Amino acid sequence: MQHGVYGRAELLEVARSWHGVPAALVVRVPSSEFTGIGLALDAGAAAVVVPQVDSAQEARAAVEAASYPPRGRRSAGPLAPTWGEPARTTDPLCAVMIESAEALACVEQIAAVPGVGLLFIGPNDLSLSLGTTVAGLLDDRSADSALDRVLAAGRAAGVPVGAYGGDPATAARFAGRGVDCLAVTTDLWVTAAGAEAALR
Ligand code: 3PY
Ligand code: MG
Repeated sequence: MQHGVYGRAELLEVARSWHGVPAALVVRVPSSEFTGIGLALDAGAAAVVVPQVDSAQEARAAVEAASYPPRGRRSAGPLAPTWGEPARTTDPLCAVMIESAEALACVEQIAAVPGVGLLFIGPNDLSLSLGTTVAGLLDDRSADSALDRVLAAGRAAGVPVGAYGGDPATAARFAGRGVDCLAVTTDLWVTAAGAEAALR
């Protein structure tokens, strides 16, 4: 919902069609804004991925939006039970995206925020912010490698680290660096790969 064509109506459409599917619905919300996070969770998301979280304070705000009291301020109004999904009784996973030099500079504090369930690297924005490329991030094995810093922060806080791969080869390279959870591909990549195979 940050970059794609999905608005509220499309989210609800997808969420409804998720009924009975043996996979978790994960929503990249448009921003760390409170209402958007609640909306995705009301629709039955098991996890929200919150983009551009640049400070521990923003991470706390995201967790607060994703959690019912006492941890947070999420408002009760689940929609998923109206199409037969059981109401969730546990807090969802709140993933925060690490994708700027600013976030990297305080990633240890972000990782330590109670309720942060995953540090999710956005390599495109992170490399733009650091003045490098995705390949540059992946190739950097120096003592101050950005990737290793996020991985170490996650390990120290007991929080897994994920990354957006976008295509299987890039995802495999992140896996090779020790990333735990990957967005392996996209609908666009899969469609293009299918079209390419069909044309061949
Ligand atoms: C990034 O790489 O910045 C992303 O947000 C991936 O979608
Ligand atoms: Mg991004």
